[in-house]
Amino acid sequence: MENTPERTERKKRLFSAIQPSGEMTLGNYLGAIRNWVAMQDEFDCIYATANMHTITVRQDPKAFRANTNKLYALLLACGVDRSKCLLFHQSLVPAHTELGWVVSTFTQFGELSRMTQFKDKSQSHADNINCGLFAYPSLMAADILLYQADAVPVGADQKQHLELTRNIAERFNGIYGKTFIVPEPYIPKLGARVMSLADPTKKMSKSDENTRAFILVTDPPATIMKKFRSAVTDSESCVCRGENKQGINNLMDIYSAVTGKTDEEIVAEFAGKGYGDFKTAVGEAVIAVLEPIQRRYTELCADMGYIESCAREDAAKAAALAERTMQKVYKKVGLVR
Ligand code: AQP
Repeated sequence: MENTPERTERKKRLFSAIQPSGEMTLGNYLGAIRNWVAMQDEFDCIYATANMHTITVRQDPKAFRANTNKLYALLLACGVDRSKCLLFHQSLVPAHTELGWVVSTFTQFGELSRMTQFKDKSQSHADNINCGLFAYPSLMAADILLYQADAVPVGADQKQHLELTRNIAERFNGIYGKTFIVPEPYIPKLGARVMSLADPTKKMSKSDENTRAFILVTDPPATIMKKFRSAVTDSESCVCRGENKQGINNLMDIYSAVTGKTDEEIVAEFAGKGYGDFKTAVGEAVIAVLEPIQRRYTELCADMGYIESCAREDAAKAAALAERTMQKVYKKVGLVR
């Protein structure tokens, strides 16, 4: 396929985005990005860095801008292939925020108030509970509806937002006639939910203040090893799953995700061995997966001008697709365009 995901009879369109709110974690990679790569052949994929979403939490401008382009380079290093998809920064396509505003007028206050991510984030950023944080799901709905996406990959944490997107699309279509494709959730084949290494009851997040809680895809091998060795576990010593063994459950999930081994195989491999041996093995397996990505990433980072030009080139193509939806929407609601 050319680098223009024109609709084909064969392929459905899929939209997904990732926030440049910090560096990519192992959670982002195993839970989302590795699937972005796998889905490229099955779908017409439209991928973006969701940098407009990121400013709902205050950012240092210089670091934020650099992170956005670095994340783009890292996505390429992970295997996102611009000959099969579009990859751009959300802020380069103004139609996201234009449609975001229209969509917000079809989103109810009560609906946004029920979003668990809003509740969580307003607790962790109690000093800055801004309107953008509240309206985050309606901008996310616009991101998806703008490209008439048929499918959106969802992990557990994004199900509620996609459900809202579907409700908004149906509401709009109900009033104005068929305008938006109502997107279906797509459960990726390689699902993985990675938990914090410091508190395995919480998901691993790139904006966690405790740097030992997450593994970055760009962490040097020695750092990865150190973080796994200090991962919080329980006081038993059996490498097997258990109700009060969230730390070990998480390490088993990670080990299984990077090696493809089943629980039974892992239990057999570490029978009679302690947590120390297991943690070392998990660290080594993760390093083996990340090393080639890190090598490509270093090469790509040598020319950040090129990286930004790629983002701009794909944004122009995305903007042309978005414009078709914007023309329709403005006409239907009676806005002069
Ligand atoms: N721990 C995780 N395990 C599996 N998948 C994860 N994702 C995030 N954390 C995990 C998935 O990564 C994609 C991109 O996420 P995002 O950056 O848009 O926002 P997020 O989900 O809020 O990710 P973070 O790392 O937790 O960011 P911050 O700290 O800024 O809130 C999504 O598909 C997400 O499911």
